[in-house]
Amino acid sequence: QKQKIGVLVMSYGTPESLDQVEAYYTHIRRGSPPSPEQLKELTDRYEAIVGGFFPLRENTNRQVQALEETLNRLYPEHEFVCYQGLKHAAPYVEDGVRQMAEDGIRQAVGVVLAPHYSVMSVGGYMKRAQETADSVGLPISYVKSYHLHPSLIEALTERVVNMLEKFPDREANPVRVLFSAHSLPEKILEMRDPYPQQMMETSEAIAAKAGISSWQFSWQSAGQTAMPWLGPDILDTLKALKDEGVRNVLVCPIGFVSDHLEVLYDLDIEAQNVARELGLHLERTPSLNTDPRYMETLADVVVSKWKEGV
Ligand code: FEC
Repeated sequence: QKQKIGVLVMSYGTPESLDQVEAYYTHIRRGSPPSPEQLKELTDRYEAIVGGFFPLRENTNRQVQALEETLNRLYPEHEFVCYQGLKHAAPYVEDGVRQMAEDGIRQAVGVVLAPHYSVMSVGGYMKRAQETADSVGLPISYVKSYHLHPSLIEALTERVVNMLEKFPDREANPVRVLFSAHSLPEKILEMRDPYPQQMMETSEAIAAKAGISSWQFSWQSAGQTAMPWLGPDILDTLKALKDEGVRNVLVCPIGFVSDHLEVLYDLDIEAQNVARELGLHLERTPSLNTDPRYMETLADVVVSKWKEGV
């Protein structure tokens, strides 16, 4: 009989319906409910996005299914079973770990649907998974990051190169490529967190492979809190680019792997509105979603991690 290997696939999570937005937001805020104004503001953003209210749920389901298929196709000598574990919605990270144990899984690998490591992002998923894993006695090893995986870089580079075609006047007005990722509180810098450095490395790798010299990196989607977040923010960067005389901007959100609120609202609506006011032509690279090269990236890092433990 084939060895069964559990794969805990972790992702951010999204509400399932509008009446779950409050509970979701409360979970993100570590138990403190949002004010009615904050709740309305978030609900309005979900209602504004194209592609359904909560596309992240469907996209995560598809990614997890595609990863399981890819693993079992590429490594038929084993049997991989994928379990979802979401950060802020059911099935939670803890549910996924418990389910694996209940199903008799004896060995597992955890991977997050986000390529870059921060103690506040991927580290948070891992900590929660490990606490439950300890309580049920299931050994799990974790993929921490895969931000320079050749298949990932190839899939992202192809998107950048293809999207340059959307700028017919690019000879006269060279396109500035703007790599972006979710901002985090600045305090991660004191912890020597690898997150900002990994973002630069992914950006450099894509720019080199695409043969692009006109690029920069900018943060996006910072929270509205009293503490400072990593900058510059993409909206300020757009203004600075306008002042610099740039006309064409291509955003490539390297920190996200799926269509969801932070892409479909923060970039496609909010940043797009700012660009329009500034008279900039702004385009965005399509999300990876179930791109086979992304699935191969995940399959490869999961299997490599599993082999390390054998
Ligand atoms: O489509 C959806 O329903 C979910 C979109 C979504 C993704 C996402 C990814 C990341 N976040 C990260 C960090 C933070 C920190 C805070 C924070 C807050 C929010 C709020 C919403 C939200 N995030 Fe998120 N994030 C998504 C959605 N995020 C909604 C609450 C309202 C707001 O601030 O806009 C601040 C929490 C706090 O107060 O402590 C920090 C990071 C990622 C990328 C890595 C990952 O996917 O795990 C980092 C998708």
